[in-house]
Amino acid sequence: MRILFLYPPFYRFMGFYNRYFPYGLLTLATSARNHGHIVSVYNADLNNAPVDINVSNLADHYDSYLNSFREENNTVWKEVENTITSFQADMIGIQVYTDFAASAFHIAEMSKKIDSKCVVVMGGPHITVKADEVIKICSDVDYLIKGEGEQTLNELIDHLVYGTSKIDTINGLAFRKGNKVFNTPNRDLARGSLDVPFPDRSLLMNEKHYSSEDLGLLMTARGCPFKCTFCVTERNTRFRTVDSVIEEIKEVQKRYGTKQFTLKDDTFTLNKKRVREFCERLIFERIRIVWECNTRVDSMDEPLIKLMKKSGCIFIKVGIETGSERILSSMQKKITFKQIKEGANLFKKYKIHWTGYFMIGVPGETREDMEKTLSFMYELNPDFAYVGVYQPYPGSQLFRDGVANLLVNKKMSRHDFFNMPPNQYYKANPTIQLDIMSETEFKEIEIKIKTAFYNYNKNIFRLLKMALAKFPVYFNNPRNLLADFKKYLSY
Ligand code: B12
Ligand code: SF4
Repeated sequence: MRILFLYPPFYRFMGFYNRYFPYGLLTLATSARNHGHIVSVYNADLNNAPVDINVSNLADHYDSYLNSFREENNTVWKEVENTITSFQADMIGIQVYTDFAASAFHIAEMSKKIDSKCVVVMGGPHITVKADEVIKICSDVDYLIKGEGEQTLNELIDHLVYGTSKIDTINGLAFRKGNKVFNTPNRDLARGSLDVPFPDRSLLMNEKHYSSEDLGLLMTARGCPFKCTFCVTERNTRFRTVDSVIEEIKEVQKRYGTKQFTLKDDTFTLNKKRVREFCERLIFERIRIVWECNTRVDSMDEPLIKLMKKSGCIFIKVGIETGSERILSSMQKKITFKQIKEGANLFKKYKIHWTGYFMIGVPGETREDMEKTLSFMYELNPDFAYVGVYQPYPGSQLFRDGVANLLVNKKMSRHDFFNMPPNQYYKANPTIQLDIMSETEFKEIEIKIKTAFYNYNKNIFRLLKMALAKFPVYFNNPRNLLADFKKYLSY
């Protein structure tokens, strides 16, 4: 079978930078290729020429996204159409996040118009939770794969190509039969270790458009056992072996000359023994890279941080979320202010550049809570601080609570997806962020806080510190310095 895997365009319509390659989709494609099929991964959101890179401004640009569906000669949609036409796929596999679900529906329709026999499959975080809704509002999709896709997709292809196994015995699927929708049971995930191929980056259709550092994106585990109320990640955590991670790093380093690796695991330091083994292997085998990871302030200690630094860790990103103890506890983040401050001190002591992620607009939050978040950010003094506005994602605890409290709409129509800005999706009253304050009051404090974060990050000393941390990357390839400088100018 010829299969085109597609990551829909979204950021690109709004002029935002997007250089991430779709790691999950590429893993899936590699697994289908290993199963004997001809595959390619087209990231239709890749954008090297941003006009804005401050993602906290995203919502100001949603009109350009929604208008793109009404523009007959939109260049991005023309490119997607031409790519689908020339690939002549038997199957198109589309990744769906909630925010760009409209793009995915549009591509499904386009694919069927180009070739009505082409099988359209969708998967991704939105499909895992909302398969029933999607199959009703998107008549162009044939199969929806819920949860991790590798095994389900290969079984589905075997069924379509060779007629092996009955469709209703394949777990993790939703599909139509006549006028009825069928859902097979969710697939049980094996516990403990994660045995998936690592993604073959040469399957990326626009491989040449990524820099060596972009291709250093890596996931060493899937899932996170914590239950933060706003998050929708898989709870069953599985780890790849250190051997396989080291092998992937070496291969990427050899093939692309990559110096900086970005470990995108939800919480990289969950299993300290494994992280120690990973760092020791890097040191012992003299693998000279620098790397960054996401983690939690309570999942590390001083000896671990020291070892991570020694093995090349230069950036760490942690979720602080809020400066209000009341809100932090309602989010069930299960960390304390004491742990946050201790974490911040460790990062400083070991000169690891760190980013703190914060969030405002969570149900029940008051103006005082949000002001506390700003003060706490200043007090912690991270090297970079990001603030986002809370959005209810299906599958999260806050979404379920919101449905019960009538703050969240359980369902969306096709019309809603194409006409509402994505930050209003699933809100019972799309114009209201917080039920306890007026829209104008929220807007006023949102602008105040975002501006304060923006000005905080613009500090020249902090930027120099970041450049210093990245010295090995710039030394390896001076073009990276130029790319970061351009990014700074557009900021
Ligand atoms: C890396 C990442 C990003 C990166 C890169 C995204 C990319 N290009 O892939 C960046 C930083 C750009 C990003 C941005 C955003 N992200 Co993000 N991101 C992630 C993160 C941390 C890892 C993604 C990943 O690689 N996962 C691992 C792989 C293996 O899983 P996967 O991609 O889901 O793929 C598997 C299955 O879903 C399925 N599958 C996926 N696609 C398909 C397609 C087909 C055809 C089939 C059959 C199966 C299938 O099979 C895959 C392999 O098993 C996840 C958290 C997470 N743990 O997943 C959040 C996550 C996906 N992001 C999320 C969100 C909300 C966002 C933003 C909207 C944030 C924001 N407010 O701006 C933006 C929007 C991005 C955009 N372009 O529109 C949410 C999505 C929730 C939702 N319902 O949509 C997640 C789940 C975070 C969370 N815990 O809440 N993100
Ligand atoms: S927010 Fe982070 S720590 Fe909390 S459940 Fe999600 S991935 Fe885990």
